[in-house]
Amino acid sequence: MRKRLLLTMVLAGTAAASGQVMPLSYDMLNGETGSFTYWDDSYNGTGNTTQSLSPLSGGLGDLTDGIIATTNWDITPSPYVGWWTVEPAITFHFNPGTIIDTIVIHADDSNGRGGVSTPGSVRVQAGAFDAVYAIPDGASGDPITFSISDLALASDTITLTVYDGTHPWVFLSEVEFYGVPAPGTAGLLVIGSVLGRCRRRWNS
Ligand SMILES: [Ca+2]
Ligand SMILES: [Ca+2]
Ligand SMILES: [Ca+2]
Repeated sequence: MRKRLLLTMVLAGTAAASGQVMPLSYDMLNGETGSFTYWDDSYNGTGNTTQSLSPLSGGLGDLTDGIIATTNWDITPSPYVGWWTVEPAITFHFNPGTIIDTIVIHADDSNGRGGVSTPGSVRVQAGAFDAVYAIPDGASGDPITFSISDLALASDTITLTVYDGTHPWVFLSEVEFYGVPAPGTAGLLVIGSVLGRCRRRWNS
């Protein structure tokens, strides 16, 4: 009885809060190899994660695992996915009703060492939205973080195409999205968390 009352209150009071939004999955061509392998090692969808340029789809992996490289590709290769014969187009899928306001891209720079530089630009396509953003390349050769904000994208797919900078390799270690999750999914998360708390209390 108490449980039902509590659930009703939660359902009535659910308001989606802004924060990090996880994609359901992303699709792209797997990374390539050079001195090391720059594949999407943790990708859990279909495709061959140990074959360069294998089409990957329906999963999540290195680009969304929360691991952000803080050192260059030749020091810590595995967190990166790297491409040099293609400029990667990555399609992220979200629950319908998701609003994405900010996209944060974590990439390597290296100032050209091994052919790796800051990507030159990124194209963002979501429904009718289509824009290209130049990525600044500062004097430092450390990995970079590039943010695009105030987007208000209401589309269940967002495609990022990452273009070469001054050198042919593009290295990414993470892509983050911030915004408002689809109302249903936010409600489920809240209900799950409340039920978990109730269970712990009733079991104690
Ligand atoms: Ca990562
Ligand atoms: Ca990797
Ligand atoms: Ca630089």
